[in-house]
Amino acid sequence: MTYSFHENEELMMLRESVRTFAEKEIGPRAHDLDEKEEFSYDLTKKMGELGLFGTIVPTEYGGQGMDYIQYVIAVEELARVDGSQAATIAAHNSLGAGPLYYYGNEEQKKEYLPSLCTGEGLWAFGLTEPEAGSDAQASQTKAVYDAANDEWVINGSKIWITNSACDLTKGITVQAVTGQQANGRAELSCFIVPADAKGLTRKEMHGKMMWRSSNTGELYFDDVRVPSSAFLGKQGEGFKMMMETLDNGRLSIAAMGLGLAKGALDLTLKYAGERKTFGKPIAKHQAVAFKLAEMATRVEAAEGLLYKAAWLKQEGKPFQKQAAMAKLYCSEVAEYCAREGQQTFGGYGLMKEYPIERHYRDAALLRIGEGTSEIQRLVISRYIGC
Ligand code: COS
Repeated sequence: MTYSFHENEELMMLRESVRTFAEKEIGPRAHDLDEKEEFSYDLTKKMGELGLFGTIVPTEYGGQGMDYIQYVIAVEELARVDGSQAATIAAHNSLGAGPLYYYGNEEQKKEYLPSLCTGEGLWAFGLTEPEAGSDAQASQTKAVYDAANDEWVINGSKIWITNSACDLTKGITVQAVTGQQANGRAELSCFIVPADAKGLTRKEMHGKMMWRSSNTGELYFDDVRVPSSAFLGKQGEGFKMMMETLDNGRLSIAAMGLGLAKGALDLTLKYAGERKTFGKPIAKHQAVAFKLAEMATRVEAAEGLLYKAAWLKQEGKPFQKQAAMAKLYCSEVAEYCAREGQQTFGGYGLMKEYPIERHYRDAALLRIGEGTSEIQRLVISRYIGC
């Protein structure tokens, strides 16, 4: 008798506080930041003050000690208004602080986590490379052991790394080849690399069509030296840690999809109630009413799938299949709602001053980032025994 779709008072208050913040503080700035392709340091600071950093990190390390449902609610409410700010939070918490908390030793957790739970520092996830995207085991970045100094020397590059190239970036978890496994495949390990490491160049990437005010970087490692104590987890367990991190990350990307879909639906409902053609609001024309009905139905289905996956995660039950399904489905619903919303807005939906246009662009990332829709289908197909 524990089945519940009920959002209790504590969850409703969290939703309300993030929604109010997103509408009042982010909403009025989102268009301008998007237009200038500018990362906002002051919004990041304010999101830190609101408690959106270190969400799932326990309070003993300075975190907020939230569970996954709370975290998903927070990301969803940000994404309802602006994908870029939601991306900063989702990437930092799931991919940045997450692996440090789950795999770091006590010393590493105490050293790195507190400053990542306030909004004063960001941590990035260095997995993707120019030649290793969907095939994440194909890393070319190498770390070679220098026994004389008990150091590892990293050479290579990473691309499209969120939160990696701004002044708040404190460090990056970097997957690198450290040898060869008995089966002939690369042995992959993860290193903690400080943002100011000698030989590391961090370059901000520009010209994105979406998430334009989130920070995206390209990283170049040129004989970057880290001590042996910089291993995150054990040598050779890097790929497994990266994959588990992505399992968790799918929940927050799904939350971004659901939030964006809800935002697009809200905007479209409002517009369709005000805009008149043929003597009545367009929402009263069946062609538009059916669009809205379809959007609302898909949003409801996406919500059910995502919150089930988040509940499984926080109950400690297998959740990976549902997380991949939620990521896949929520991103498709986001794109559907943004497109149908834009269609309903007609010519206005093509204008940048209308937020539906930004939602339309932001939605595209969701079916590509943190594992494409094709990769989600691959993962799901493996879980169902294909
Ligand atoms: N959790 C734990 N371990 C996992 C895992 C997971 N989710 N997925 C794979 N592994 C383990 C496997 O069990 C296997 O371990 P053994 O070598 O001990 O048997 C190992 O990792 C290799 O697994 P597999 O052979 O299945 O890996 P593939 O090369 O076939 O790749 C996919 C698997 C495609 C799922 C992976 O490459 C992937 O997720 N790609 C997308 C990457 C991505 O999302 N990039 C975007 C990053 S933006 S932040």
